Amino acid sequence: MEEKIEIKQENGETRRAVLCGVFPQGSESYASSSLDELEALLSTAGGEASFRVTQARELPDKKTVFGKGKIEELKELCENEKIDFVIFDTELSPSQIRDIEEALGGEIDVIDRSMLILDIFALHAKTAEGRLQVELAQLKYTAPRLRGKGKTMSRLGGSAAGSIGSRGPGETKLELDKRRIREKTANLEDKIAKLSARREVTRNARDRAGLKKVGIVGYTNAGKSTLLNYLTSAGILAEDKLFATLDTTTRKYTLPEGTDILLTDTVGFINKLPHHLVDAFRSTLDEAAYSDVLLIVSDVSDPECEMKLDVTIDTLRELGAGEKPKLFVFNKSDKADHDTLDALKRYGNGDYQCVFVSALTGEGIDEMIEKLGNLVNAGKRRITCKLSPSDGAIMNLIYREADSVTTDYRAEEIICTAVVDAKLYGKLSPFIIEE
Ligand SMILES: Nc1nc2c(ncn2[C@@H]2O[C@H](COP(=O)(O)OP(=O)(O)OP(=O)(O)O)[C@@H](O)[C@H]2O)c(=O)[nH]1
Ligand SMILES: [Mg+2]
Repeated sequence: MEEKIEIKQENGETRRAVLCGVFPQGSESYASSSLDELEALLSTAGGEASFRVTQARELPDKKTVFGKGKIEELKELCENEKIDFVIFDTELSPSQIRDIEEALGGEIDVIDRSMLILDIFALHAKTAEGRLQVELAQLKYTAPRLRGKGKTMSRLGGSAAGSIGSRGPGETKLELDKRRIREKTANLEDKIAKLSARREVTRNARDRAGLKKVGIVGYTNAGKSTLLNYLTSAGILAEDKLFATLDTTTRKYTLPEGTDILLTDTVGFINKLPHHLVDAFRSTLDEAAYSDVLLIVSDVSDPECEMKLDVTIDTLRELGAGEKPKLFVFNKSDKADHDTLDALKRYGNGDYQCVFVSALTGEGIDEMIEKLGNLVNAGKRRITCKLSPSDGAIMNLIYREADSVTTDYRAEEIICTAVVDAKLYGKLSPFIIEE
């Protein structure tokens, strides 16, 4: 019964996979880039794809996704080429998985893009919260797709990183019955809620500190972590893999004119991000929604840059962060061609600004910081107040919430200049003598 679905076998040999996709007629280039991404996901998970099978049709077949002829073709390929498993780019229902497995003769394992992404998340999640979130998503998504199959699904088992079983819900847990899955789910949700409440407390403490929060967001592999590392030496793992970062990291950064801000590196977005993952990772993804300003990072050396930027903008909208002040940061400009750079300039023509940078060489970063400073300080103004020595509480308020404070203690009064936002401006208006 113990059958492991591994990408790497114990002898180090890679199991052979076929990437499968169904796309509407006329969307060949989208199809091939979507499968390229699926291949990159597989390689991040430690696997290699041997073949691709695609079919042009308006809608996937209800039962087997591919039509009859195509599924036969896939079966033949799997037999001739000793294929171990197939990965569908589309999300598969539990019954589709069963039907495809059956159509392929029962020996080939069938997974989908979401399951692969979940595997990667399981491998990369480091914090307690991240791991619980993955476990929850796996229980909700993978468990119903595996129950009753009588086999385990530690697809990454045996690879250097260890098996999903030991980090995710585990084989036995995946075999739990419905009731126990429900209990386990509730338990995980409870634990996650507690951790996210703690995150809320940290967030509130930061709010009280009055620092502006800048979220570094964007498609996976755009260079978000590299950018934060460049600015703050945060030492976050940045690599040419999808979903290298699953935990948020926040660092303080001082803008040239003296304002302190908080920069947060976040989980990358991807096309067709599984919904259970969005739900489970809500509190992490919500980091964007809690930001005051967004740095939207894109990889301009990627031919699919604009499509990925669209996905990013849509995802931000879904998270309720669509209307935030934002700066488009076009990264990796060191390896992009001039035509692409020119085409992207139009993003700076509308309500928002854009800047071309390289987080690797530092090119353009000064300009980015200047533009970011303008966004962070938008609506702020420099004022001069006259206070009496008994206005200690007001003085404290200014020190706590204003920037660039100077004070001049005279015999009967204190003259104080500061840069304030609209809220503080309102509170201080009785004392303002000059602006
Ligand atoms: N040439 C070039 N490479 C870059 C630049 N910025 C980042 N990279 C590379 O791009 C890859 C991905 O960078 P990361 O910083 O890990 O990207 P990320 O957006 O944090 O990715 P995830 O955390 O996986 O979502 C790494 O190999 C970086 O070295 C750049 O400006 N130029
Ligand atoms: Mg990262």
